[in-house]
Amino acid sequence: MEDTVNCHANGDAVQGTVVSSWNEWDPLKHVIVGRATGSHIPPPEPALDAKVPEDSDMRGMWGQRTQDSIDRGNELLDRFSAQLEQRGIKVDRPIPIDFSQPITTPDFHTDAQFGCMPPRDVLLTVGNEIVEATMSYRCRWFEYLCYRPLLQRYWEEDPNFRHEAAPKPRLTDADYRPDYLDVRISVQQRLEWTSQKYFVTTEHEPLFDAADVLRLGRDLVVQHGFTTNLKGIEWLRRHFPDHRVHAVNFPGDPYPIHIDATFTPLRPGLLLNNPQRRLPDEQRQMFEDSDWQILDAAQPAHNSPPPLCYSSTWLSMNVLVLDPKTVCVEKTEVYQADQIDKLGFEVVEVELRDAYAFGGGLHCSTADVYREGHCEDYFPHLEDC
Ligand code: DAV
Repeated sequence: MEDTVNCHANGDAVQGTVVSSWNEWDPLKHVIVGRATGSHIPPPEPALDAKVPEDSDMRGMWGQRTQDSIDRGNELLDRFSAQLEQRGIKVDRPIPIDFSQPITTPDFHTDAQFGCMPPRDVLLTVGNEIVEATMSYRCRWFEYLCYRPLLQRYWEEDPNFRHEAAPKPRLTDADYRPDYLDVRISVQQRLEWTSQKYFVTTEHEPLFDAADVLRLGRDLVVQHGFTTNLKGIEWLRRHFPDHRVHAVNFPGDPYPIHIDATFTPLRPGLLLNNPQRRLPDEQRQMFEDSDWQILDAAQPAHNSPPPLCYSSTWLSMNVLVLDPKTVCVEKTEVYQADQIDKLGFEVVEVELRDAYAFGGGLHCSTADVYREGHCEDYFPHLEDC
């Protein structure tokens, strides 16, 4: 325990469910894998529209996705789950709610919801705690309900598990910048805005999606962008007082949502960075000072995302690390696989591209329940929090 920092309780492997995961790379033993069942293309709303490129095939359409595409997505997610189970990893699956139900709160209305393919967006596991993120899209306001049966069971089975929910946001129009509603914004304009940190979400109230957070032991690195605002990052800072919480942003990204196709840790000391979305120099300091290497990720194997997909081709780097020597890479992402192989990892190929449209890649479609290991300080030169 000498090199272990006491950030809350450290989980030790015992029988039954134990919730504990401090980082993105320690040996994975228990995970949630999402489902495509009932997934919708949600109706237009401010934050979502800001993410859909001008020329996207999704502009102007919404409703349940085709049953064929859902069946195919589920087939791949089921196979991915089986692959993990064959490696001795316990896999749980969410219980989808009916995403065709409209949502009406005192503050907003939307005619349908999204889905539960990407648990990473909603659930943030830090040590023995899982926090349900505020989320920042109206269509995703109730998505946590798909995971409640699992979280309730963990709570029954693990006496140390802390089940937390961040304050539900109001998501009134005050949360979104009307400038982003103009469908004719050029990519150049977007790049200017995002480099000035002028994002679609305002600072009206704390907002964050869990997939904007990278867990590096005692340090949490959080992307400030479309789905997470500074107040959301401040909420995380106050909520995890034993952690150091760092806000980062990636100026080359015209649609900055979720950090996991941009900045990908593979093991302590090694990160991949999307070469089109480089971490600004002043934000690289903490990594350089602790001798972390930041490498440009390999190019994606595809020139465009699959049909009706919100994410960019950079899901190539949305990998799932199984342990510090083993990384799951999507099967068709041959350049990314090759780079990771040459870095000395065992590459596990997983076929998932036909499920990308439901909410992302291998990292997005999973959420940690248990990884071995403890909370360590990988940036010991930084000041105490
Ligand atoms: O590059 O479109 C995708 C992240 C999905 N969780 C991108 C980010």
